[in-house]
Amino acid sequence: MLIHKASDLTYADVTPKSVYLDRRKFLQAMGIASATAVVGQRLFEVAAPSENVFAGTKFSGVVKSPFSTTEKQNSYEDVTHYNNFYEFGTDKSDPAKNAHKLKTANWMVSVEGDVAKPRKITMDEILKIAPLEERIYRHRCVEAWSIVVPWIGFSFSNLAKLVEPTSKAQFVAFQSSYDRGQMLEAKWAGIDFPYVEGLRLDEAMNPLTLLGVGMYGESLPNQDGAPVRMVIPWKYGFKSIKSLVKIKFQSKMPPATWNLAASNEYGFYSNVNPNVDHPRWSQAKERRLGEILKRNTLMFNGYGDQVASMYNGMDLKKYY
Ligand SMILES: Nc1nc2c(c(=O)[nH]1)N[C@H]1C(S)=C(S)[C@@H](COP(=O)(O)O)O[C@H]1N2
Ligand SMILES: [Mo]
Repeated sequence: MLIHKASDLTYADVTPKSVYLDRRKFLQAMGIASATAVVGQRLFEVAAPSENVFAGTKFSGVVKSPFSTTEKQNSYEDVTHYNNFYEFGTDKSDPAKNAHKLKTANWMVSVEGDVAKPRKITMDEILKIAPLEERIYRHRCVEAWSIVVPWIGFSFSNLAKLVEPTSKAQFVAFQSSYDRGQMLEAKWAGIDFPYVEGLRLDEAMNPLTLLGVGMYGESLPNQDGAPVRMVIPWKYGFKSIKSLVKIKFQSKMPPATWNLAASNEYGFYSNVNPNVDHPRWSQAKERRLGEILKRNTLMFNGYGDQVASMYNGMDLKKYY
């Protein structure tokens, strides 16, 4: 049941694309049998038609955000081939192979609950809510690996203001799409679907909280949560829920998938905290994809200046 594991990257995870390509040429030179196997697999992956009508859309006029880190970005190859998206399988390589089945035509996000103006909103409408920004964020998975991704999107607060949350709204509940026919691997994942997550209202309204629609200048690839997802950079990656279909403002603390699966291991807050270990592994260090040596994990993933005040007076060992 408890599928999250501490980072244990294999050599392949830190092999640059150029080395893969050379290896392929090498195998081709070695003889037809092995070359066909490797090249064949690769071609299949590339040739599988994407059901994402937005796939590969380039965004223009994207403004650079002052919230961006100047740290080196991970490659597009890394960020699209080392994923957690359990609806499409639990191996890091599964979403890249299986998520092409995600259908995004006529995508609708229902924004509802304790708001004056509930509405269902299309992707075209979402793209017009606010100017698109590029935000280069660190992303720290609870499994102790991390990546740096140039996201495209805007602060979630822009969407929230549109629907006018009422005074009853204290939390925001999020829900991913779930379609058994498209997500054939989900039944083996050991967690319940649809994937759900939640934030306190002030966390949702924090300017760092991003509604993401793209990365690397383009629309989101399916495996990274097409066509629209959350990105909350000071929390463990599992809070950043993919392929959103429902956003509900409410008075109660919403359920969250990993907390439901193992509440002693995953709390509601899930702020990155090197001082509070996961019961099965340390959170003090992390491995950046593409690097060999581990680096120290930073409190709030290095975003403390912008977010620490929201947790003043809270015991973060208790509220993990
Ligand atoms: N719907 C859904 N959202 C999800 C997940 C998932 O399995 N399903 N995995 C989470 C986890 S554990 C992480 S680390 C991030 C990974 O995002 P990425 O694959 O774009 O890097 O997505 C999060 N959002
Ligand atoms: Mo994660």
